[in-house]
Amino acid sequence: MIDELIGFLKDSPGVYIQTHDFPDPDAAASAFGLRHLFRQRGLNPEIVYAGEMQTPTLLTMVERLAIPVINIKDTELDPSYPIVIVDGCKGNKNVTDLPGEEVAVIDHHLVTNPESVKFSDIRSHYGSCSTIIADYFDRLDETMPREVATALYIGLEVDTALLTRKVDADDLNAFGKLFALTDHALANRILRNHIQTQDLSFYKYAIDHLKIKDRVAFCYFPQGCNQNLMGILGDFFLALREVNFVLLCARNGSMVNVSLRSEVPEWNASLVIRKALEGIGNGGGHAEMAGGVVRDADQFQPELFFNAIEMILAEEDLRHQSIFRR
Ligand SMILES: [Mn+2]
Repeated sequence: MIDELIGFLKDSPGVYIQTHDFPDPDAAASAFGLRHLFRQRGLNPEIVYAGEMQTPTLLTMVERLAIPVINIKDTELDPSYPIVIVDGCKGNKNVTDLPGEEVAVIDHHLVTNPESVKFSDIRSHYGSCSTIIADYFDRLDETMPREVATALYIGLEVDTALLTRKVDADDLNAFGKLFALTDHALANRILRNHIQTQDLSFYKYAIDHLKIKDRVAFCYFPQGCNQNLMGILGDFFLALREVNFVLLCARNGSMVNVSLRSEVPEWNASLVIRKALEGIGNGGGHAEMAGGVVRDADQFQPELFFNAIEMILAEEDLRHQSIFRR
């Protein structure tokens, strides 16, 4: 796929590499790696994104590795440039539709092949999109610079929660190769410092307001909470021995963001969120972590939503005949 894509893009004066909105380290790393490959092959790529960069991990990574990311608010996009989407898919709620034509999708989420896109490389069984990009370097026999390796290493580590979530044999293979090339002093510093002082008030609020019922933890943030922090808080509560599934919701502007974490195979977070948001919003992701939005925050009733999720989980228990919750 990557050979054909590069061949296809050869005559274009430029190409946009678009991450999903509110990018995470895996998205930024994938875009950075692909940008390097494209440049080596004589293309003129630019990394663009919508939303904002939210976490300290990401901000430090972008700064220290000099990843040239452009917010679409700060630039005039050339609509004649083709678009390659990484770590997300055309049509996803969290991938803003930009003016140009989407020609390729490179993703590891549970998505269906978008028919309107010429090239797609979707490897849903991979822990990170960074793994796919590392594989491209292999296939094209291209040397990987230290900065790119360090970025991909961080992307892989963050998306797999330090190799504890959704790890495929190919992820481990990529991990080994990236490990040898990575600047570990920098990577470890970035990986360790993944929250900041101002986040603690959200931890406090969540600890004070968390409800735990039948191995499911739930919290609603009426004051709002950024999406990336919700994911980090989800992992935090998933660490509780009594909890196998976490549901966090936050009112952000006129919408409600939803973030899910699951550590049991019966409860596929991506499937659960799609069911729960049918008719009221959109969602998707992975079996282990997923997210979505409820379109109308004024209509949102946290308790009812929690109950609806509980019912879906009970249905899934029946479907999988797992009468006893773990
Ligand atoms: Mn990812």
